[in-house]
Amino acid sequence: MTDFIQRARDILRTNDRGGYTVPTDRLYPFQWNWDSAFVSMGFAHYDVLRAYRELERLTEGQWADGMIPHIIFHEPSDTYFPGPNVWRTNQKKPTSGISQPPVFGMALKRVHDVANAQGIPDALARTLPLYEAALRWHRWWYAARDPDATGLVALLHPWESGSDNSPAWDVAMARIPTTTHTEVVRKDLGHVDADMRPREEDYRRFIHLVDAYSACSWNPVAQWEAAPFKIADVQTTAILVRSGEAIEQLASLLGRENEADEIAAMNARSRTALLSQWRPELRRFVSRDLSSGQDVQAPTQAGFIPLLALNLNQNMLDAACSEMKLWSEGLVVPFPSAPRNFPGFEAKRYWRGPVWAVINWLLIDGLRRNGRAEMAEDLRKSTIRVIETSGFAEYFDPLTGEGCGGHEFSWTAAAYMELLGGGA
Ligand code: 2M8
Repeated sequence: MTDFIQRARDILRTNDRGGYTVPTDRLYPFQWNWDSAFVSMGFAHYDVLRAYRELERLTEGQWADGMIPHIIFHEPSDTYFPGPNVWRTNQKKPTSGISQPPVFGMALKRVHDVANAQGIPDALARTLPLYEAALRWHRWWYAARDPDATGLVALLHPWESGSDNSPAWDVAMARIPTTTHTEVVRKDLGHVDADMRPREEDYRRFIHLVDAYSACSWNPVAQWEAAPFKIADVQTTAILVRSGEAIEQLASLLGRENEADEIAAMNARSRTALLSQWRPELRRFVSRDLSSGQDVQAPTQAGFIPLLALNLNQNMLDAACSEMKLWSEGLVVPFPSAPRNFPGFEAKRYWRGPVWAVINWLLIDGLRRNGRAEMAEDLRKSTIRVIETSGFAEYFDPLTGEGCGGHEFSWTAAAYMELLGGGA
């Protein structure tokens, strides 16, 4: 084992809080949804039972309606804002009230396959309740976040995207008042430089939205009606389909043929909807702002995430790959969350330009699916290199390769093991 693999494992051990892994100490002291899904795939490289446990602990927070929330507050901590007293979700297990990208199904299939290959005796039995949780969650996405059955699921809060302060949300966020009922007492600035974090007005709007949905008692129908922010998102939908394909396969393995058909139909509807979001002139996919009916024009990594879920035709694939290469030119490390020639680009500010190892992981998966092994390989190597040079940072400055945000970060450790293992 190399030193770097040892360090990656040490990070996951240090961030273990008893069967679940915090993204990093203090800055994020709870269980985060998509972080844990990536982390479980990291564990699958050396401890498949612990990988199952990560997913099981996440489902402890699942709501009766099927939602798996974006944060599970297993234990109290005062180093993070907003905590459970701001969310006021009234769940037996305290959780936030919104969701996060559904990487869970993709992770579960991986963990199951590894357990199966290792001859773990009760693999199918251990997979079954997690599969059922995943299916209920996918149904929730379509019921609560796509009630008009368009095939694209919508986000009601930027935090639901995982790409919190992405330029993709700028136009929609400008409409959200900065007034809040809840006092905004940020804790993140005690851990990380302010110029790496979302701005003050972003936070005020994030909390304005939390207040608005809390006033709906977190009822999805009431929230959909009242939502001041509603974006049908191509990144979330593509991840949903990628995971949907994984749970469709699990349904077949489990002999749940009717459910396999149901999942296949959801996936097919979303694939068609994603294809309709391709914009040839931009050479990428775009999300749709449901409040204005307009395309989200701002260039972000989300425009290429649909490669995960679609087999693109030659013209589209050539165009998307050329655009990706253009965005990557001259960078110490791709892939940027926004291109450097975009006026809103900021090399160190969170989701406004920096490189995220887990996004690269998804892009590599999508490039491979579409037969672009060479491009995938370049991205894999440069992601490994930046981690080995700059450490297991939360994210990286694409212009310098510097590690930014929190350190000893769980999902970067998981991505390292995954990418080194050659898999994606
Ligand atoms: C960041 O988001 C949280 C809110 O969910 C925050 O800034 O407080 C994002 O990078 C998100 O994608 C990630 O899951 C989370 C924990 O790593 O941090």
